[in-house]
Amino acid sequence: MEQIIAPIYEGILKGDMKSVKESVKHALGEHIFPDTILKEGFIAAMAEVGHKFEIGEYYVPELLISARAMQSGLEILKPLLVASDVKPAGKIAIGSVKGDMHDIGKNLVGMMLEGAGFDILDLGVDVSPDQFVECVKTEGVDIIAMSALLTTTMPNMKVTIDGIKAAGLAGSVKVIIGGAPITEAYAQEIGADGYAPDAGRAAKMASN
Ligand code: B1M
Repeated sequence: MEQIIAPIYEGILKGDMKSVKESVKHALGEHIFPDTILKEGFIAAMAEVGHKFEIGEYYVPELLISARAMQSGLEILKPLLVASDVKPAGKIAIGSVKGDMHDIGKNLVGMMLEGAGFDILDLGVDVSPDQFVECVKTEGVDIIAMSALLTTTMPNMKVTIDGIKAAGLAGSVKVIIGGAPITEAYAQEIGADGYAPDAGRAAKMASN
């Protein structure tokens, strides 16, 4: 089986969409279970991509093409995963905070979280504190993931956390934050449950 999964893993590391799609179809033809392909192919490869990014071996372009290759394989696998009722690792609502239109980092984090097996609800950019709070109430998310790239929009993370607390939802959802101006100290100051400096570590943190 390892020999059948290996080209999927390698294809994601190389960011080779064509090879990933072909090798996923081949693995399914060989009766490999979709959740095995997900865990041993996609999630393992994206974890390695995140590691390479952390140690400076991969940069943003590599992260993007690997994530895109993973997504292309995921498109083939998704209907089968739903059919085989594989439970996602949890549900995460992600968005760039109110006033913030930057979405490249947020999208990368979303892709890495998806690669780590989470069900992702992408709320987009310019997401108001009320939208996040409403989403906790109606979508049953386990984690709220907020991204901010501007020092002027960072305070909206605190407004959102305060809104979650005011709505009595603090115990039912975790909040993780990140973005270029965000620090661990800031996360602690505003009462976030976690901070990650990059997409790979965001996926690792959410999984722990
Ligand atoms: Co703007 N911009 N921008 N911008 N922009 C910055 C952020 C800036 C630092 C540039 C500068 O002046 N040197 C500066 C902010 C200064 C500050 O606040 N201190 C700035 C500014 C001022 C602005 C405007 C105000 C400019 C203007 O109009 N006068 C304006 C604001 C628009 C708005 O949001 N309201 C603006 C607009 C834009 C563009 C639209 C042109 C474009 C965004 C395109 C898009 O996103 N679709 C843009 C870009 C591209 C940048 C820079 C150049 C690059 C950002 C980026 O995509 N980086 C940026 C300068 C810079 O950062 N060097 C800049 C790559 C990306 C992969 O990294 O987003 O940091 P990043 O994400 C990382 C980590 O931070 C982390 O993981 C990601 C991957 O490892 N991460 C998380 C991110 N979110 C996370 C969430 C997590 C965990 C980790 O948990 C949930």
